[in-house]
Amino acid sequence: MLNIISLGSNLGNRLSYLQLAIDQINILPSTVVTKISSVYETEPQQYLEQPNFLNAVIEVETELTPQVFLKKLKEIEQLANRERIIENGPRTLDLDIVVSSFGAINDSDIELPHPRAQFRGFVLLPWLEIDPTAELNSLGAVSKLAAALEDQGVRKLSDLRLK
Ligand code: PH2
Ligand code: MG
Ligand code: MG
Repeated sequence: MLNIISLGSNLGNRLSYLQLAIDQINILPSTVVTKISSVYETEPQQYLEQPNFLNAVIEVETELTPQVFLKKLKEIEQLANRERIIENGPRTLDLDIVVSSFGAINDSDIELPHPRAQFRGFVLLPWLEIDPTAELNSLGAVSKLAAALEDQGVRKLSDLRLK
């Protein structure tokens, strides 16, 4: 299954946490990172009194089910010493499944597509970079959704790279 994952960090060595996530995902069983966007510096959304984020989007091919894959992503967040103190607040590492080729899911523990992805420039712009023809399920073309957003302070950092 193909998955689009949003990576975010706004505490500590932000770039190292994003790279740690990619390295850890690549060593999961039957899983490989197939595309990596540029790194973006982004102004905080929702909870505004916190530092800027680094965000990126990756494409991951995996044979894990979305439920098992999400559990593994949560374990990687723990490896990055993630603490959950404030909802939508500062974090060393946040890994969200944006969409999966598995399709839509509406469980108590997992909702796909990610319910807020369509409003988030820090998800849509890096995603568009790795897949200009991406579709957000029934919501349509990511390019159209991104064009409809106001300026959210999402800047591509050309001097930083993930691998
Ligand atoms: N994540 C949030 C809340 N706000 N803002 C930015 N810019 N980037 C994020 O990754 C982010 C956020 C909750 O997960
Ligand atoms: Mg999130
Ligand atoms: Mg999350």
